[in-house]
Amino acid sequence: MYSPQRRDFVSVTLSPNDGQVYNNSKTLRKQSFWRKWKQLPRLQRSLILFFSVFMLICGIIAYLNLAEQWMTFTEPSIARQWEHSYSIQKLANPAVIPAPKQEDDSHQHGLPEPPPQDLGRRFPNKRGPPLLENRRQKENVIEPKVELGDDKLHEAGKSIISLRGAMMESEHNTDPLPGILQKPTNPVAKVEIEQKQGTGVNSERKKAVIEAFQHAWKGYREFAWGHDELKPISKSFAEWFGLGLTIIDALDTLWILGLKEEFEEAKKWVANELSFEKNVDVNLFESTIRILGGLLSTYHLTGDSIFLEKAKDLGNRLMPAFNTLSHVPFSDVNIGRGVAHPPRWTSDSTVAEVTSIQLEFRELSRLTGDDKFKNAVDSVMKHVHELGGKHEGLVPMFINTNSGQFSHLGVFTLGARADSYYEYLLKQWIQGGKKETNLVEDYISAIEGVKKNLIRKSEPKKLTFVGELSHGHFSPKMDHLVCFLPGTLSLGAHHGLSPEHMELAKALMETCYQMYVQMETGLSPEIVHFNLYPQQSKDVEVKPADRHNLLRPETVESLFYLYRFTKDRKYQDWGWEILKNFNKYTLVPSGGYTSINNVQNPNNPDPRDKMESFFLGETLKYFFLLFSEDFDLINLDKYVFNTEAHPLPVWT
Ligand code: DMJ
Repeated sequence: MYSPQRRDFVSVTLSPNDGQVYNNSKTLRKQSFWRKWKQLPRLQRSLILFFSVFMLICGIIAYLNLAEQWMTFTEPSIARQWEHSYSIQKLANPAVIPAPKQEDDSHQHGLPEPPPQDLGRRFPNKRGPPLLENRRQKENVIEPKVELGDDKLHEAGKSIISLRGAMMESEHNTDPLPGILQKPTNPVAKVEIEQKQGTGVNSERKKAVIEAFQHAWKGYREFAWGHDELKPISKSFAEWFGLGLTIIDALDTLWILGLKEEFEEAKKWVANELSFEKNVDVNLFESTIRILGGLLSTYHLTGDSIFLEKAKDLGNRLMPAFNTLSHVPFSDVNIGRGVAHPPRWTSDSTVAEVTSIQLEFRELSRLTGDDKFKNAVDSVMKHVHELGGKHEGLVPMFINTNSGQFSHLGVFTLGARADSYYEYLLKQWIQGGKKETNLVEDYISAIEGVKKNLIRKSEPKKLTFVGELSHGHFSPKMDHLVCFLPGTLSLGAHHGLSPEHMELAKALMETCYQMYVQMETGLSPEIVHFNLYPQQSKDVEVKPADRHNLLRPETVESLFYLYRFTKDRKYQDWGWEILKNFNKYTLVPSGGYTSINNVQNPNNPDPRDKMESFFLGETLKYFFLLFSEDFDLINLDKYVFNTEAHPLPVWT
């Protein structure tokens, strides 16, 4: 029998199969370890102890750093870049090929090497190519025929939507497409796009955009079809949600560019392959703006009910995100299991994320006649509207899903994690027919807050820029993401807000353009720091970690708005320069475009091997619209673009 007092003896006499032997030999092992430990010289023991504690502390610090890095990443997609960076294939040779035949390109790349102390600068006063102005003629027109849709909604209802978890409502509903079968309050306005031949500079530019799109599409189709993103250098793909993100993000661009064959193939994929019945965590914000937004806008442009069916299915599956104590949604949802959760290390959500899903959910309610989507997102806006912790209309970057309070107070930015809060205040007001005064009041007071706290002028060129405020200290840091602001400000002015907003928009537009032309590749970095001291020669500084370009759309987006509202052709010329530089430094010959690591090294921009879905969803779409003289093609009085460039109708 086992006896604690005599365990040494018992342990050697019992059968090796007896369970107690295991227990006793474990005890023995512990004891012999302890004996051996005590036999070690004191110095050796101290060294071992010291080393163990040191390793433990290192482990904790590494863990905290990891979480910190994650939190401070400029946005979720960057975090993914970082996450994937281990697997990104670094190539010795950049994916740079000569730009396609271009007019007036000589002045861009023939500059002497900058002096070593001035590696980041060149031609600060550069403007668009003047020769192109002279050759401008009546361009090709893409004429939209806007007609009332035949409301295919009423024929819908073939596929069964199977929902699980918290999405009980649909599970119990025997009607396969419950909301869709009701007639929506506004019938869909179908937009028929017709390509017409034409001549002139803008016709050439639009042709160049179509070619760029087709080149990007070729790479995606060949190496990544059905997957989220193309990795053009390694001729493979990256998966994020596993939902064919690039196809869905690109649908309405295909339609607007008039690429009918490609559109039909993409539509077939959506109809036959796209399924949300997947055990996968998706980010609520990203899947809303890219997938829900993409499906809804394509439904509006085409009138094809398949896109609305899919949108409704996804909308239902995202609803569990709102099951929080405060009803401020969690960042992530498992769309197959119907379970939502915050990131592992916090119960906070990002303010921009929870306040930039409203256009899409509200539109989904309008189309389906089911108020639950609108109610969920409207209550978030109402809650944020009433919340303390703002600073003169500016919001912090985080909000806690338990308490519903802002967290990490005192930091204010128009960049990552706050940006589209401001954008959606204005756009929801426009979407709803300018009736929701809380929204526009919050927007106006935020812009006043921006002017008072965040706007400064750089030295020596006095570029107007938007910095950040951290616990009362001003930082002259500006994300490229902030370049959405000129467009949004001009949109507000167009819709009747102060003309001062338009003036600020123009000044900021110039700055965003300078963020491109002052780089050696003519492409903007992710983040710049502006100089505030008169004695220095450069306005823009770039830190080594911020030199990348992800093919982002914000500057092109703003150029499009500014051109539409001012008709000043310099904005088209600026856009043309940027497109040429994308072709020169980011085009991958075998198909696709790649984000790059270093906009300051034209000899080796160092491809990152990733084509983000927003390059097709946003950047190329805004280029095309910028060069289009047909202002009825997505008329800005009838449509409002979501933050992923998917046009949704203004409610009438
Ligand atoms: C897009 O997903 C959206 O434009 C979002 O609002 C910001 N980030 C990317 C593009 O830069």
